[in-house]
Amino acid sequence: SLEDPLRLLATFCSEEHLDRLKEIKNPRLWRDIAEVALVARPASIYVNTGSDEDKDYIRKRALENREEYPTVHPMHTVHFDGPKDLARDKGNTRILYPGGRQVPLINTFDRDAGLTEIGKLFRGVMSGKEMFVSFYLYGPRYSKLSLYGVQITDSAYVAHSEEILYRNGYRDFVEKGEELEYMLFIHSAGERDENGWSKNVENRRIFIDLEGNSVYSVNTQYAGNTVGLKKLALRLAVYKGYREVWLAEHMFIVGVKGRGGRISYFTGAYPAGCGKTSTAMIADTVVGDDLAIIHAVNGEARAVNPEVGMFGIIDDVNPRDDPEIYSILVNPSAEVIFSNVLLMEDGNVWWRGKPGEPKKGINYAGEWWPGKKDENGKEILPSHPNARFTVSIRHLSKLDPRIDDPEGVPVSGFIFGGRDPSTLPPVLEAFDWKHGIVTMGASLESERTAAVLGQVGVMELNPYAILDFLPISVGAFTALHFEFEKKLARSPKIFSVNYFLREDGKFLAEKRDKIVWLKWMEQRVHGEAQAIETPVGYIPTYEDLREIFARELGKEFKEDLYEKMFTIRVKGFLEKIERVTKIYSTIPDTPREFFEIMDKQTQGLK
Ligand code: SPV
Ligand code: MN
Repeated sequence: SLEDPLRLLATFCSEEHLDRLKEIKNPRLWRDIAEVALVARPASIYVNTGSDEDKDYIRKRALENREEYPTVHPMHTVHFDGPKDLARDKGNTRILYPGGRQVPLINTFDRDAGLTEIGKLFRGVMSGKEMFVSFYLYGPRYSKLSLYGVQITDSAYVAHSEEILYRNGYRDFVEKGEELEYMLFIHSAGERDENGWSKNVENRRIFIDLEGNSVYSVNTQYAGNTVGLKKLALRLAVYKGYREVWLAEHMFIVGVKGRGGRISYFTGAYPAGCGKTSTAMIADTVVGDDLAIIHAVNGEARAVNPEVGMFGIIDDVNPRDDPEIYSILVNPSAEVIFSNVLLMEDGNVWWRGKPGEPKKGINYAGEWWPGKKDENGKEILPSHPNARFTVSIRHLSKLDPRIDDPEGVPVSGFIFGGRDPSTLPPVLEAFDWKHGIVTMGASLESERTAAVLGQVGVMELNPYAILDFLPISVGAFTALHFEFEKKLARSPKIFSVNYFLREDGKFLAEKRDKIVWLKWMEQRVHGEAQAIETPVGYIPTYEDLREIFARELGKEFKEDLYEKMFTIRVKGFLEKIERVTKIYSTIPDTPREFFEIMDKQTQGLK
């Protein structure tokens, strides 16, 4: 019974693994694990301490289970999610609220009904399988900003991914014992078919239980649905931050070098496909590429990266545009899990952008050879557009030396970036924190691309680029940012960037121009660059940009291009305010100041 969880666990664990659990003197943890075992009925439990031996074992099991396939390089493996499990499942990802409280724009579900459904789906789901229990830090060791997570899963691939992406925290759990508060992630891939794919994807569920600080995920393998410490933890962290007034953000953290070699740190939120990773890679140092936990420490905003790895899109990663990532992916001594790429007969992998032609092999839809079509007559791509790589961030040559600093890095600026063909200039600085939060963060929109069904070119609201991961109303999340500022003696500057402004269908900026906007922001933070005040914020002067273009890129920046880029497109801005305000007016907890700031901007533009 659960009264004596260790006795119950003894029926699932070897003596050695039971001892590993006993080392962590935390009865609540024992009960949590015992409860999962009691319902899911695994054949055995493996307690992962993060030792080299455990890591090797998990990799080996992933290969034996056919959750991963070997390649010509022993440190490189390939994982396939299956044709129906290639991305996050928004519809089946739900935030559990008592009574199923409705929250605008958020997919909620009744907590009791959700937990009952999960109980049924987990009943006996691990029978015949090995259950892995792992412990992770969500941030640097010995940091007040860090959280802790326990992952329970029957997928060696999920455990393997987490060993690459997060800091193993077994010894922290042992040190902290009973006092440790942790997030709990419970996952099962469910029954798997002869290809290794989750058989019951139609019954895939990802339920976030805020009250229990837990997430349940079943009948899926795609990392965004399963790897607890990634986007599942983000929801729990946002909620905790909301109650304690700190920020969990869907943001990179990078360092930009300025005068005298100083480094200034920026965090940046961009929806998928808007240049987030590429901006992180061209910055001078990288702390993180996806997530940030930001606290006010002695009046200063300080950020840590909860991760130590990258789960990045591999599509179109090529030696010319992405030399840094590319060189890591072809380095045989770097441990890499490739997912949903093509694994060719000769044991090499291929993805779009990798030099050479794709040859016969297997991919996310089974056997593949050139010209293969699906049942609708559509050609099956050799490598999926959402194919990814999982790799340690420690391989980056620009890794910031403060990645493990328990104090985090001081944040000088927040950047919000979207894909906007017609209105936003390449860079814009907010008048102040609240102006930036309202008109840039809360108002972040992005053009719909071919990756999502529907009309291409429509602007979609994705506040703070975090909408998919918000457990609370975006009105409340905006109010949280206002509260957070009260704890700061000096708030970070806020900027918006847009790499996608077009004229006659042609992009006005080049890919490599990103560094120019970053360097301008860095100078602004230190009061070294001029700015022109407009009704929507500050824009750079031509002279400053010309100098930065020449210094950074050896490029002549023409004045007529400057004018095209930085013309304030009044009509576009007014339409944007109208679109966004219309949505927020349906969100009851939007702070009153939101509307005041939007009104003021409208008056200014008019
Ligand atoms: C994203 O989609 O923002 C990702 C990948 O970083 S996922 O883990 O699927 O969320
Ligand atoms: Mn992300």
